[in-house]
Amino acid sequence: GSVDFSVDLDNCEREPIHVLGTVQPFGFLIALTADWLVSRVSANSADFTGLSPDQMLGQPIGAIFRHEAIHSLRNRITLLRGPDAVERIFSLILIEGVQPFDVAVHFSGSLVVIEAEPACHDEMEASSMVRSMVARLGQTEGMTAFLRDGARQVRALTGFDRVMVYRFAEGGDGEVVAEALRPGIDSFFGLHYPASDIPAQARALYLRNIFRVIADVQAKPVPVVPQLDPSGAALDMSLCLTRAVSPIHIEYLNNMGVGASLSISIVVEGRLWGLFACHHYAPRLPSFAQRSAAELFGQIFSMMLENRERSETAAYEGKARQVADRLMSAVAQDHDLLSNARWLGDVIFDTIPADGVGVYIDGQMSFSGLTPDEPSFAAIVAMLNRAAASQVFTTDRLVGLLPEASAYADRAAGLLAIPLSRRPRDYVVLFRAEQLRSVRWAGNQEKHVEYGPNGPRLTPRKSFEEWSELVRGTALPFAAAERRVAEALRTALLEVVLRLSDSAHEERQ
Ligand code: BLA
Repeated sequence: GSVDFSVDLDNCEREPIHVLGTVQPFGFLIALTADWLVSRVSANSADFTGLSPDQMLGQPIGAIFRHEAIHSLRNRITLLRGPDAVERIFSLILIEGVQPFDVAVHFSGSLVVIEAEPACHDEMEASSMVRSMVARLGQTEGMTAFLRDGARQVRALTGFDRVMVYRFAEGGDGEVVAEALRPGIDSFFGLHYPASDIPAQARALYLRNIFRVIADVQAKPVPVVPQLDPSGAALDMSLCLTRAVSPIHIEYLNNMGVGASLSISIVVEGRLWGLFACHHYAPRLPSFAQRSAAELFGQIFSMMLENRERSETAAYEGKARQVADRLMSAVAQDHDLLSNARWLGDVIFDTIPADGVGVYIDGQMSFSGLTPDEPSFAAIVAMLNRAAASQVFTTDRLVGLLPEASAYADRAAGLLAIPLSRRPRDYVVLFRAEQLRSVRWAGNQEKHVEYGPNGPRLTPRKSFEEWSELVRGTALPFAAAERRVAEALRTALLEVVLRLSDSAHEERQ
């Protein structure tokens, strides 16, 4: 291609995947200037229209397409709203005597981009399917069932062998949190992958364009001609439906033995929450209408998920308030409870899950669950006294602060500390063990493949190993909501502690 960029495993986040200049062979592309002259055509145009790029380039589109087709396209273009809008027209006869096409049209800069593929005539079926999919989803109870049902529905609509719900964590790494499978294939459920498997520019693109299909991983991408316009610019294909994808990602899919891939962005609160990631073990292209339906389903699913997350957060915060009240009134009645680690764990773990708890009051320590031993806890408290302000303190990587903590990462790799007093400080500390403990690998998924030029790195198994390396010595981070709850507990406990010291003061007088 004319885009001078060589990719390898160390610079993939710089690969300009939106200007690679190729389409997949299942459709063709024409780009028009503002005055409707053909300025670019994919090299496969003759396969669909009988007209080669040479016969089209520089021509007014009115000399190629039927008058009625141009009228429909112009109408749709006036409907385009917002910078990232794409309009679709089903079963449009573009050229007299040539089969009808399913067509997508959008703006790329000042160019009108038209993509077309042979029409399928199944729009009604696909749209009624979305209606029943959404109705079923609305009936699921609980997040786990909701996500699993979403995966099942996408599988029913697209017919892909494997449909995963892949959820991003804060740093961009991800986990397969739900899955629907053709019977007889191995599960990826529960697997984690590093952020680099879906590099930052791809995640940014997937926020703008929420649907993509790679219909045939083996298919040779078709160049758009000319690659560069007279000013030297490549065609920005960010919103194209036929965009051919990064060769690095193709190698990854090949190494996994995947024949077709489809993914739909899940966008919640304006952020890329995750993807429906789908694999098929042979080439597969759902119809244009099925793909539109899947995209629509993705949008509705995202909104429903956003609603569910909001009500889960509200329920969680309500529960957290109850825990704070319970803690405050129980400790006010029985002061000794404050130094009873086991009791504290019982009360708190439900809202802030952790593997163990340690309490440090006036030099006295108490422990429950997985925790460091007394000398290590004393060292942690000394570190907290140096580091922490009078607020809740969290780390998911204690070894970064205390190198000797690597000795007990299997029990306490991360912590959340609630200071109970000002100075010298007393603390309730929740510990989380190294997260690898809780993660499993689902067996060797790539037994009979020849690896591509970058070797086995581009496989889920190696990705998982890479992720494992990255998270070694780290715990599952304490989420923002959990820190807020801990802050509420701190305030509640501080109030009791102050009351206690006031009354001790009065007794002494
Ligand atoms: C894209 N990588 C993707 C996509 C997924 C994954 C889902 C979206 C494109 C698609 O729909 O196929 C990753 N797929 C996964 C993961 C699983 C899966 C984690 O099924 C787990 C089961 N990829 C790498 C590495 C690099 C890389 C090491 O693994 C770079 C060094 C690059 N992945 C890469 C690029 C894209 C991508 C560049 C964008 C493809 C495009 O849209 O052009």
